[in-house]
Amino acid sequence: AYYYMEPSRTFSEFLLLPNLSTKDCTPANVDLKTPIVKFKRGEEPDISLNIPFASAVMQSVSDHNMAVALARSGGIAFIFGSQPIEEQAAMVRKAKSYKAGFVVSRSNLTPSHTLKDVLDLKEETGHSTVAVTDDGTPKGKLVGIVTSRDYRISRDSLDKPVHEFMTPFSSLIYGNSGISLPEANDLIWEHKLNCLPIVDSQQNLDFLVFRKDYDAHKENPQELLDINKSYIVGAGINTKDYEERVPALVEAGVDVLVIDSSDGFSEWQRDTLQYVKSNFNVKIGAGNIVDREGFLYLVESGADFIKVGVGGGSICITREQKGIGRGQASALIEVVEARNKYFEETGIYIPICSDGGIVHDYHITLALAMGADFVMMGRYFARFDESPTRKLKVGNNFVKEFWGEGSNRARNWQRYDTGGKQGLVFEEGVDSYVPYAGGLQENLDKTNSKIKSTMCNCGAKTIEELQRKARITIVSATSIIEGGAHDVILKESNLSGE
Ligand code: MZP
Repeated sequence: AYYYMEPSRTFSEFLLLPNLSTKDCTPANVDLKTPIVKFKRGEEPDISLNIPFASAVMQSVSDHNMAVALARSGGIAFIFGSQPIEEQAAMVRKAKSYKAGFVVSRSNLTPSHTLKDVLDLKEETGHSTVAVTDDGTPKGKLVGIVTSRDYRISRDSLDKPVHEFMTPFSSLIYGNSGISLPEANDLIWEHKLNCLPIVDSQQNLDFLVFRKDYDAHKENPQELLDINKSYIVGAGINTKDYEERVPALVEAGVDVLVIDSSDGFSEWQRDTLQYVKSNFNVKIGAGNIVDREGFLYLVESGADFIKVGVGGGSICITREQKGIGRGQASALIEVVEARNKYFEETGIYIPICSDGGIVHDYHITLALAMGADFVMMGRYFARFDESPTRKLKVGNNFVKEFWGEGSNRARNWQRYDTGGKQGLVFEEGVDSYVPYAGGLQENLDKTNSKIKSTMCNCGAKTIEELQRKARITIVSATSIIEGGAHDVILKESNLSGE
């Protein structure tokens, strides 16, 4: 046997050292844009994300709702593959039918309509956001919008009037303001509005353009009127039924695939990559691997990005069951080194996704600093309203259900298949609860603020700069204790929540 004499390490064993923070290095100037598919030196990647987050390929995490919510925030969800092909393709189709950044508001909805009316309309039109006017006509005054994250669906809330779920637009420019788009842009900045309405030639309110999207088209605001962008949607596949699954997903409009496996260093993955690359023009990531050899094997087989991590997932018991895996930080450090060398030698940059084992928000920053281009998370996203599982009350706390793909509940045997009997012989994952944490956007905002703030401490305004400049130290067990509140008597208010 070959021995690695260095222990394999986890994120909690590292800290970042501050660098000089320059005055222009403020959170507002930090850009979290990141590539997710390979590209040549000097060129732009075909797909990049505005925030470095992907949600896990899991039944309890990534369905079409998560795909839309996360894509709207700038990340990507990989819709779970442990379901019949047609059902997965239908989820992709649904997520792709949502349009980014605007709504069609000929809804005839007034604040007294019920939430069910809104849901029916959203289903019918495929739009993620519905506008409400004061008299139910498109020419009426716009009084609010209802978006997926404004309401919490329960059986009881369906009959409630929609005004209880609306975001009011008291300060919005109403209806046909008769102003040009550039003038409207000035107004929304001046009055700190979130969006502006656009009216068509019949004076009907047509679109709401959110400021984020408007910014992207500042130079040529007229572009906003023919624009019709759908969200970037990912999906997981396996190495068994890819000849049937991939065509269905591509037909449904998927942007990027990932081969989902607990051990991706296999000839099964090579065959899958080669099949997809020779038959389709769709991006595909592969993994999971934990070392240089696994990285090179999958890259040479055609992967567009590589996923790193074996056994570190919060619900994963692979290491206990089979004694296989590697501390997530050590795995990432070695694979990043191989990636950087590959880039130097070939001029081809392969993005790396660090998958599993993120417990604290600072682990994300560490993963990025160590060279990951984005992280994949299960537990993190499972806690939110947008994940597909039930919210329950256990004791005095609200929780959401969260189960591993290798648990008896998911029975995703393809993910753990090593070519033997087709079926799950023993479990590699658990069925669990995670604390309920509210809506995705509010939590992502907080996490992003922490990442940006740390990046400023490190003097980095982009992820690439962070990777170049980061100085990382191993921490001793005693200095970990020093890092928390210590030697004080905590007041009760400190004991709840993070
Ligand atoms: P985490 O973010 O919850 O720590 O980890 C999520 C990752 O755990 C997934 O992206 C996947 O790679 C892995 N996973 C999913 N199911 C299992 C299992 O049942 C698992 N063992 O390890």
